[in-house]
Amino acid sequence: MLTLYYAPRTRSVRIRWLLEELDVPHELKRFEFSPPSKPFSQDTPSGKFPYIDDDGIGISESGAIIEYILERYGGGRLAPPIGDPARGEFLQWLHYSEATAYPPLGVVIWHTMYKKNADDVPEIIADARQRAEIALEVIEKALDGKDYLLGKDFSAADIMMGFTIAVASFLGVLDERFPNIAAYYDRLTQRPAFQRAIAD
Ligand SMILES: N[C@@H](CCC(=O)N[C@@H](CS)C(=O)NCC(=O)O)C(=O)O
Repeated sequence: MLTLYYAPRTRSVRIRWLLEELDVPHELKRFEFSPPSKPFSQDTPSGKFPYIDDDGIGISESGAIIEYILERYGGGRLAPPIGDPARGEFLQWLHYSEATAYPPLGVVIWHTMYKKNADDVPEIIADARQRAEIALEVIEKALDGKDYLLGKDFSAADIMMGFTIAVASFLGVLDERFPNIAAYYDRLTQRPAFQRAIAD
């Protein structure tokens, strides 16, 4: 049985959402997130959320966990197959969410919510917000005329991106300059599997 170490409002929502979309039997090990004063401080085997234990196989990193679950339990769902022309774009967005779009948002969170010293480092905050906006502009453009990142089909790349967009929205970086992202975010949050993943 797959166990997900889960804390609400963290990247572990991505994994719970994917498990709900795929209807994979799993157990949730529930925690409350403790705002860290240093990284890797959570009470999980990796010190971070998310973490999974799948019959003794332990994995951290939300992108890696998503790829693992798709390979093991996806049965071809929610990702173009290896060799498909859409596969490259799928991998690009899967990783863009965490490797490019999230880091500047993480800087804002770190200083405003964890270190609580944002007023002492205004240039760092302004620079991070600007970098986050530029990363969102790339997504805004990519979504032009599309329902999802790959076009009409929802994929696991949208799950990765959904959490990043939720954080951008929470921090007020997502504003009226990004109508395509706002409509996309609405579409994502209306999905029944997303609703189940955040229900309790
Ligand atoms: N790149 C990692 C980031 C994991 C991460 O930083 N998770 C946050 C919660 S969203 C965390 O556990 N932070 C607490 C800490 O580092 O103590 C991933 O995608 O899983």
